[in-house]
Amino acid sequence: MKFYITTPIYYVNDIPHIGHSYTTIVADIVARWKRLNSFDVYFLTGTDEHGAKIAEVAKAKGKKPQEFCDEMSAKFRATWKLLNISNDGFIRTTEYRHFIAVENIVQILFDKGLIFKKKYGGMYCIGCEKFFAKKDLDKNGHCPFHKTKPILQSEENYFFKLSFFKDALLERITDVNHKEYINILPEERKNEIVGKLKLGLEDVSFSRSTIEWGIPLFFDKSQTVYVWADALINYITAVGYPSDETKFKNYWPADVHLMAKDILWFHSVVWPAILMGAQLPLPKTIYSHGFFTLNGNKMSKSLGNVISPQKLVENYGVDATRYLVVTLIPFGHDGDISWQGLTLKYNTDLANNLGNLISRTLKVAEKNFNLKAPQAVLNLDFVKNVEKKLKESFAYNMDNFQLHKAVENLQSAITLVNIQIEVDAPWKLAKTDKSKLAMCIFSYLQAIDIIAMYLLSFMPSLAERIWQITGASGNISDITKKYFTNGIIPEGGFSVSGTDLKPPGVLFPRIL
Ligand code: ME8
Repeated sequence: MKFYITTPIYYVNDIPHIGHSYTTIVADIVARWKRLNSFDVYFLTGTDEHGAKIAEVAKAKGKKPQEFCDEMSAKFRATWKLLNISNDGFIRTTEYRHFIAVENIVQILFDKGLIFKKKYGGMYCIGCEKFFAKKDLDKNGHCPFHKTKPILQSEENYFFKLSFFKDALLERITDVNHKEYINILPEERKNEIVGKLKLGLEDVSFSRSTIEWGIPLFFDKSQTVYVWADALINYITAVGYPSDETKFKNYWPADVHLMAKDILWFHSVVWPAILMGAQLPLPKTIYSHGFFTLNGNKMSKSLGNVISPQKLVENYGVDATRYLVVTLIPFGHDGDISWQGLTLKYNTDLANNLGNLISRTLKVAEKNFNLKAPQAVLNLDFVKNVEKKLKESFAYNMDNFQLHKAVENLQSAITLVNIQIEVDAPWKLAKTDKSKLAMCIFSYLQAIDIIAMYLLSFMPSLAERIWQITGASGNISDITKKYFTNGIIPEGGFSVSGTDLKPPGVLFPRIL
């Protein structure tokens, strides 16, 4: 089965911050999880490079727009590499293949009479790259997202007949039995979209006459395609539209478009309408998460109070950064984060619970079994209990993007093993009952291996390292795929008796 997941394509007017990292890490964790469950995954991210905002910043830096975009897009790529993001595709809207896709779609819509010319004036926020109705501005007449005053703009544009799709959209968003049902999540956000849709739908500008930095409108070269129309089409360009029919048929429609609530309207209304106009299948799920605030303040590039992924990695390392950012807010809800909160979570979950489990298990093995997996039978009841903690709801949580809850499942499995260690007191058994001690250590090792397999999507390098420390055999991804399919613990365990273990060192140094 295929699974196509996307992040938004990020504007290159500034460098990536923790907000972009959050969406991308969530998508990565889910993509890895699906691969481990044998899905044929296509995971897409990329950069959105046209429009007034980017042209302005490039100009201010004394650069040509394309040169500026090349530099900035490379920074996004480098950040995703740093965070061990396993994207299959990376799309840039300045690529030739994308021009072709946009031209194709615009041509189809134009031929169907869905694009028409109209004079238009309104309040335009460059930060959002969109016109605002007065009622949608805050009480000071400012953009609710950027807190800046939109500028009054008036020009002759080509418009897309969005209003034509109102009823069709409402049906597809609200009727779960519709064969083209679009599942908008979370429910509260969907209700907002439905409420707004019911109030009416206005046609939207599809081109700009004043912005040169964009894809020229092929039937009127004095205009460029509106940056949002251009941007949304990336999701089909990347999977082969229009030239690679096999790839396109294989992956489209997207299974999940992931983003924050700021751009949900574009994805759940404008995008499906464009697709319907072009008679293409609609995305299955559109999932929006909340916004991070930092110490109570909204965090965004334009407000200048951002946490950089590089700083997070410097403080916590790559794997812990991936883990921490997804645990800090319940997916779908807004939440406040702070360095203090991140460090507390790091110390509690990773240094204390997980780090401790591995270090004490290995210490006893080193002292008593010459750093080898002991010869013993498995305490199957105990290992099954650990499995149960994970199996019960982990998969459900992962499949439903409740990653913060999946992490709680993981932590409770780790805690269970730590509690068992307290009960068994291996340091006492070392003096009294060597064969029971062997069984305990052998069983802890297998439990740690199971935990590592569930951790693999969150902390890929760390899980591999744990796999080496416990001397588990085979490649962790291959074994995990097998284990997730058949649920069988191999007869001799994952870490076979007699294999060499590795000293773990300090996996998570405590941070003060
Ligand atoms: O909107 N909290 O790009 P963008 C959580 N190019 N997530 C955040 C965040 C925060 N404080 N700040 C940003 C665009 N994000 C368009 C998208 S898609 C066809 C075009 C994340 O660079 C979140 O995913 O402004 C949000 O939706 C996205 O970055 C906006 O990125």
